[in-house]
Amino acid sequence: MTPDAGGPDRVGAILAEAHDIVGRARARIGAAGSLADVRDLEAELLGKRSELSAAHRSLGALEADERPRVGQRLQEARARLEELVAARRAELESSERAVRLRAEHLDLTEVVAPSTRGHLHLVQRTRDQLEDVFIGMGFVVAEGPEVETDWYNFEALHMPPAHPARGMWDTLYLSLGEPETVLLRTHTSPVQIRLMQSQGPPIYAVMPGTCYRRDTPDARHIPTFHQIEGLVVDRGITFADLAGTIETFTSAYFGPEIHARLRPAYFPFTEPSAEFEITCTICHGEGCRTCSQTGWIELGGCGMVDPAVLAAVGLDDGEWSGFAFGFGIDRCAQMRHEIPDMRVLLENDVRFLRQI
Ligand code: 2NL
Repeated sequence: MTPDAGGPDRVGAILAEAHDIVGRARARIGAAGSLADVRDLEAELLGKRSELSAAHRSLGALEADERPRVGQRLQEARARLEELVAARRAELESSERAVRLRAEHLDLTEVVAPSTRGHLHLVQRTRDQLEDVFIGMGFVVAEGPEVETDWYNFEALHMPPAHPARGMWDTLYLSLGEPETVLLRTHTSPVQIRLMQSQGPPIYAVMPGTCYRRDTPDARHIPTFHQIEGLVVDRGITFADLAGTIETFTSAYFGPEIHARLRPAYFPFTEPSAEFEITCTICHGEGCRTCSQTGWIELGGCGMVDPAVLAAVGLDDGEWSGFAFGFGIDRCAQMRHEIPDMRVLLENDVRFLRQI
């Protein structure tokens, strides 16, 4: 018998070492922090080069009758290690899964703001509502160019070149043709001239649209603004028809408690002319800061079409008479929605636009 062959000492040593291996491995497996660590440990503890495999190989040195018992104990140690590895792996898998689930969490009960599709600008809505009121009263809607000639914007309206009344409008001229002959319309009146020329009476029409004046913007003036003008030309039209039309429109648009009144004024294209005012929508006529304590707010102007204007478009003022009026669409929106500063209508700040 060789010195290192078998014997109770040799058996005892292998069994003690197996016990030791399991003890040390248990601590290391328990400390494995990731699945990758577990995989590395598994190779180190159970692979071909592991201490356990070395112990197995040393079985050959034992007496034949000792081998099965020691072999079985080594087998048990291996099974134990496999169990520990499997248990740690399961533990880490479930905690790594929990981390992943938390990261990928999708709360299907969350209320997400619905996507918005936008809507018409307040000025466009106001224009549509004003058109509706006039259509309901039997008017048609007419449109025309924003770039006009001096003749349509001024001359046909009884304002020859150098007429002092031209100073009432701060006109923006275009560098086209002769100086100061092509311009951005300062009112929608040219559309009425075009309509009288192209169609002739009877006319019951409103002309809404964008107009331009060289104004410095402030709370009540914007250089790009919107106007709606009305024109009626027929036989036997009187100032009473004008006053009734204005009153009917005012209460239809602003409500039955809001009324209109006319005050004498001057426009080159109407005679007689009047400014029209409506009950202050802020204080309902009581008097407040907005209406300077008068209870009335100026909205626009009106009058009987001047015979010179009828003559400019070739209409016989013995047969035809008419009235016209004009007011700001932006001003209407400002009144109805109590907007303190008109400049917000041009700024396109969505915090303002969304409110409407
Ligand atoms: C105002 C005043 C007004 C008219 C516009 C008109 C048009 C023709 C003939 C006669 Cl073709 N008149 N339009 C008449 C009076 C006043 O507007 O303050 N607008 C904001």
